[in-house]
Amino acid sequence: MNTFIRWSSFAAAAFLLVVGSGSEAAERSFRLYTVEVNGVKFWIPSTIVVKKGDTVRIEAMTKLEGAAAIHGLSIPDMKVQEVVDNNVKLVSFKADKAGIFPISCHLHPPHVGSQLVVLD
Ligand SMILES: [Cu+2]
Repeated sequence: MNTFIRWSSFAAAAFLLVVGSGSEAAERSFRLYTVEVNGVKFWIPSTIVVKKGDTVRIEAMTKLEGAAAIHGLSIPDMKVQEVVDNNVKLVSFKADKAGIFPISCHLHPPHVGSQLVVLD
């Protein structure tokens, strides 16, 4: 029985180490596209999830044509504000606070809503 308890404790400690090592800050990359479905414009993926302390790299572009191709990528809580067209725009920032933060188009506020989820 004592051997079982010792091995169980060892296994539990090993599990915690694995979980602990997974909580380190990392670089997380995403590619966001503006699309339109039935007259509604939005970013795909519409929700991106990272951990607090991560460096977030977003490659953003729109898949729309002509004058409808230009939209803003704005995450005010992360001090991000860029104009995006059919060319890839690289945006990078550190997610330094946890929470759920809106991603919007600062050029046309009703357009392209999304959200950034930063886990603590
Ligand atoms: Cu827009």
